[in-house]
Amino acid sequence: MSFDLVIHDGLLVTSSDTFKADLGINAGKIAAIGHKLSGKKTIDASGLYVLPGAVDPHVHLEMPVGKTRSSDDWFTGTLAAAYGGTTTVIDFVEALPQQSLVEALIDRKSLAENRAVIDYAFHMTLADAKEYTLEEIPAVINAGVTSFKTYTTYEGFRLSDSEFLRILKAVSTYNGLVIVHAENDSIIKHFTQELIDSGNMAPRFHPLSRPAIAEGEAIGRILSLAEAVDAPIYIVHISSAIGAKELANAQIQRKNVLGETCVQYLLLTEAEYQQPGFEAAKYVCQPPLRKSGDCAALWKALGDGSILTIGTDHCPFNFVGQKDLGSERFTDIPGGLPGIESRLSLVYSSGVAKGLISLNQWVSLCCTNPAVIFGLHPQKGSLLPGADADIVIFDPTLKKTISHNMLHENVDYTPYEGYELQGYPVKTLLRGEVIINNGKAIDIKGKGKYLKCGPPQVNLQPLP
Ligand code: DUC
Ligand code: ZN
Repeated sequence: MSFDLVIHDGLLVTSSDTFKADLGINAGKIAAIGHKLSGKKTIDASGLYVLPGAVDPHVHLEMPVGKTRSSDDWFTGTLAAAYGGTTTVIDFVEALPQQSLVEALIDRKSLAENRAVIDYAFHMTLADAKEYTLEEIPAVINAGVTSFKTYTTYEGFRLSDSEFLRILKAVSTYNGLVIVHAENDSIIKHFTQELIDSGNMAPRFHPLSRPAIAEGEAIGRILSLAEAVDAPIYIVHISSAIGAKELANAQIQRKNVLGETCVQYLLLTEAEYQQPGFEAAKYVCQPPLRKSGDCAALWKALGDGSILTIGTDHCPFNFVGQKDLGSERFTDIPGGLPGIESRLSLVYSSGVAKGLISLNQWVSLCCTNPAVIFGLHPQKGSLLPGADADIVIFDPTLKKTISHNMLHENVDYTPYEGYELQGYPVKTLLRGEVIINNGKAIDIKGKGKYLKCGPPQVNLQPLP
């Protein structure tokens, strides 16, 4: 038989295997993996890796923050993601005060519809544990959102321990997954006040207001609360060695304790905050960048399988016109870094090429595990027959130096300026169609579809 499209002779890389084969695609789905397949159209992938489209479990597109919103909208942000080999993003829904969660989801979906270039799903933010909020959980799950974002800090979002317990219990009753931004609010407030009192309000003081112990304490406490009610838990953007250690300790006793880190915490350090003038504002994010020892601990946690996903927390703000809202006080700088476009290549270059993680772990961390954990697998994150033919063809020999000019993110800088890349995607396919071909986007606005997440899978075993 002749397939719609055959990708010939690539090295197929999945979370568990690496082998040379042809991949046949029919009607947007992976139809066969074999040898000497024939296709109406063909792509020669000899010498190249063929992997599942990457899944970014943590992005914030046109997210309202104070007086502004993150600068990538659903078109520009997903287009940049596609250039970098990401074919699915998971963003967040935040209901307005008094708004129903399902209504907020409908509003957020309508922003993405007809604009997103790749497929998208959502996490639902829970900012309180009121009865009417928890009563909506089954309807939210029914609508395709099965993970629930919570915070230990930020006014308007911070939950008390008893609210956490109620949320953990309610969400796990319906087989959902609570995900947590964990930083101790009192520690942050204490140091922020000290810095204000001593007049230290330049951006370089930002990391002093949110020390690693604030993350360590909050992760430890949240894991205890989850254990108390026997609920699964996923900690987002782990940034510190102490945070990773709390996670690994809990995993000795329990399997359903999951963690994510982000590219910036693996590659960038607090040394960036010493840049002159207001430059440090480019690196203001919560949690802040840490020490090189923290980066090393996070790479180790990826290598030993205790941290199972790498996201971006892509939340870009222009240096001119947005970050400078905080020119008087670092506390007014909108927090967040860009990174949606370079994740796959940066992790390959700094992780696989340097021997810190294996080729298969790269695929697990960036493609498969996010899809499995958030209930999108095997449709996403896999090369199994029947899966969506979301595919990245990656040239491991291609060398590039990151510059703001080469990226498509709608923001006026990149924190990775000058980073040397070893390997880059040369083609991105979404449901069987080539959407990026050798650095050119092909007529794709609005091709992305909303994905309903199934039940989260929380019992992933660490890879050997
Ligand atoms: N941290 C950031 O830096 N930006 C967006 C949200 C968050 O938690
Ligand atoms: Zn975030």
